[in-house]
Amino acid sequence: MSLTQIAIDTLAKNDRGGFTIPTAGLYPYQWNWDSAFIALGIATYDMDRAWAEVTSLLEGQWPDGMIPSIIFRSDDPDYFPGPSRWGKTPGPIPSTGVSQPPVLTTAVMQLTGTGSNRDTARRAEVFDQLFAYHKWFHDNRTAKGIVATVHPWETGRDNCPEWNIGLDLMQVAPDLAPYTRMDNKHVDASFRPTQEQYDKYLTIIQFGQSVGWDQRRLTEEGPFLMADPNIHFILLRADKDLLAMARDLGKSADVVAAIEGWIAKGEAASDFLWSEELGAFTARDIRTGAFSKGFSNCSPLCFYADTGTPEQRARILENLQRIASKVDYMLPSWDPDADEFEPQRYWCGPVWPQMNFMVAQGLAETGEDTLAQLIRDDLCRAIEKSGFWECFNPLTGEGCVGKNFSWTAAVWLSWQH
Ligand code: 2M8
Repeated sequence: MSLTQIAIDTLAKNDRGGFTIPTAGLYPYQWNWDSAFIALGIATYDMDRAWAEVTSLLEGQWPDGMIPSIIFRSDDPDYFPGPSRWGKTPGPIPSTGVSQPPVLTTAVMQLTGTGSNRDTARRAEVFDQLFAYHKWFHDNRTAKGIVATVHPWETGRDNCPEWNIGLDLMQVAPDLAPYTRMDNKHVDASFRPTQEQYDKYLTIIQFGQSVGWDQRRLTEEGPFLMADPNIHFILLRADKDLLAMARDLGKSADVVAAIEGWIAKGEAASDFLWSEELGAFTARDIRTGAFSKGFSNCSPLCFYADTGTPEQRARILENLQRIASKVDYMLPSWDPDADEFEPQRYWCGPVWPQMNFMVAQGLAETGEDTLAQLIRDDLCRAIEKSGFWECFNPLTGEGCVGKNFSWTAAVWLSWQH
């Protein structure tokens, strides 16, 4: 059977009726940014079903505009922390109390096409909800002028060493309620975050519950507050796409001006993430100003967001060339020359399909075709060698963590089409 057919079958097996789970067992719910990539993959063969992926995700939007990282349509004993641990949240469907990188708007732009064939009806159907989602980030998740994050899970890059400087400042809650992890029951524990990291992840959840999931308080008073290049660049790109959508739909001057203001804020904030020492955009602890210590696979998303100076971009390209000479498969999630690089441990090294997708897209859009092609080809080689895994060892191309993974299948389809 062809890999393309296996990819379609993988997405069909992970379909739970209008929404798609990342993989059975390990992740049995709908995840926010997974669904955006999944929609793009499904759109290569079934546009109506792809659109349902978008609208089902939007069904979970909170009254304040947030779209949570996970929508819990059931209480599945396979996953922890599920709905009971997150507690009562204000959305229409039980959910987590944090968001994820807002790639949805850019996915909607891509799904609805370009030129005279573009689907303005579908854009109009979701515009207000997308606008409210972006507004939520700018109003409720901004600190010191830059979009922030309150939880490593919100960044989508759970145990990336980027977060250690913020986690090191935190104490595990002395009254942390006991719990049993489920992730390690599904997959090799050496691929997953450590117990101390999990205790801190749960401590942040306990804090969120204690303030009734008041998102401003979570940002201002919570135990963890960092700026993340992944969320920053994805939101900046999405704001630019939202502006194009607003203009296309003839939205009011107020709406257009609000989005223009968010873009100006984002452009100005990119410098906050720039580490001259590393020649990279990296995460920073907002309260102490400390930079993280390595080049990650979201450092090059400046191309995707079309931001950064020519000098900054040149140094990012130099770093990419250096890293390409160290690994067999681009793009590792953490710098192979940095401390804490672990080629199999989740966000400490493995290659992530959706990241390669966005990085390659940004590089191609800004004329860096050779690197873009390398980043696409390397992921395709890893898939050809190992199958549709959640992520891949950058030294060997072996699959890591979850099998039969939706976003891997979706990225393959998006590129093969
Ligand atoms: C991973 O995150 C979840 C928590 O949200 C987990 O480890 O339990 C991350 O890779 C995240 O980016 C992804 O959306 C999620 C589902 O694929 O898994």
